[in-house]
Amino acid sequence: MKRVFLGLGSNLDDREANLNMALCRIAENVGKVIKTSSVYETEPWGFSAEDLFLNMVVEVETRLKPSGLLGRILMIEAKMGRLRSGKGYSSRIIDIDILIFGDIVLNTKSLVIPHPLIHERRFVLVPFSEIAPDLVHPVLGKDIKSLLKECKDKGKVRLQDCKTARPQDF
Ligand code: PH2
Ligand code: MG
Ligand code: MG
Repeated sequence: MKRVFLGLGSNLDDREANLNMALCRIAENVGKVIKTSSVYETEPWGFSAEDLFLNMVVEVETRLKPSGLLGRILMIEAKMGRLRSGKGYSSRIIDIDILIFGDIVLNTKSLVIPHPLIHERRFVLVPFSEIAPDLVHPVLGKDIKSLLKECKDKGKVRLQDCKTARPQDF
């Protein structure tokens, strides 16, 4: 069993429903949901779009290997109607990113673990430090709360009042 942290994001259609649907599919196809952060409304990072994101981070316990987990994630995104178009960032119904996978460090063409941009993104670090402030990043050797303190990103991240599913709902 490995503890995995996933970052969820949506900036199209009913964003809250999309996060909830993704959580249900993760519980069915990946493993037990241990913790869910609050939901935050965040400015698009790395590209411009009118539509603000909802982002959250979840902790899941899984027996899958990294490649198996990636397969399940891509299936969930595709089933939810995610369209992938060309290069660069674009708005999306749902995005599920593997942030940390136990203490695994992996660098392949299709998958880099830990996610290489965790420390540069407030939309990840704010929800992440809510559920795992003391977790040490296996490559950077610092805990999540320190990465947040040192983060230079100025993107707006605002706590959103919504009823996204809690671990006890699964
Ligand atoms: N995801 C991206 C690029 N930019 N910005 C925000 N606020 N939230 C995201 O989830 C996000 C992003 C690429 O996956
Ligand atoms: Mg992403
Ligand atoms: Mg992604």
